[in-house]
Amino acid sequence: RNKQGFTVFFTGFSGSGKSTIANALMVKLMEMGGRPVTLLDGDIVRKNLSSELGFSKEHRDLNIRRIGYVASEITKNGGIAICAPIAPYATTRRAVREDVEQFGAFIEIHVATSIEECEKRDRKGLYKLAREGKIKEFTGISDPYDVPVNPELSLETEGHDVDNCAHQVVLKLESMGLI
Ligand code: GGZ
Repeated sequence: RNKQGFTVFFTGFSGSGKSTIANALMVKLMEMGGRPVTLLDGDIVRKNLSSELGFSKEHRDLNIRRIGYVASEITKNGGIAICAPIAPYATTRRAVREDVEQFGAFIEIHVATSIEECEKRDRKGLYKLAREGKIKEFTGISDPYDVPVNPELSLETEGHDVDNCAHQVVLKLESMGLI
């Protein structure tokens, strides 16, 4: 029972809360035991797997396809992959879904924090730099983001804490019979 691997793929703006929710989800899934859990966070992947890449469409696509390949290998081997990149392009997310679904389930989760809220929080000061033109091609400011049309789950983070968001994901995985 519950042997199939799966991939949880978060998508959303910088500062939307993807990493924080992904980390909380990882802890919950690890506590449940069973399958190994691997977190492929945006900045960790960029440091270790995509260090030569920038933020052009071509480079973002390469980055996301690499994440998708690793996630599909983890899924193939019965593990749980949690990915948390921005992944702004719908066609690229679709390609990753197809890679993963050869081997197991793909759960796309839109962390739907608005660009206004992300910019207001501006935890790392990147939005300010983007507005000043000091960071080019910044998602949501000077670069596109395709809003997911049919994600398995959409999380409203405004007014919900991290634990509540991670719990919503756990409930979704339970309802899908994955955990
Ligand atoms: C978007 C950028 C950019 C540009 C640097 N656009 O909040 P962060 O800092 O830690 O998350 C963002 C991260 C995005 O990397 P991803 O690999 O998730 O992007 S993608 O899926 O599009 O490949 C942000 C930082 O890198 N960052 N420049 N121009 N985010």
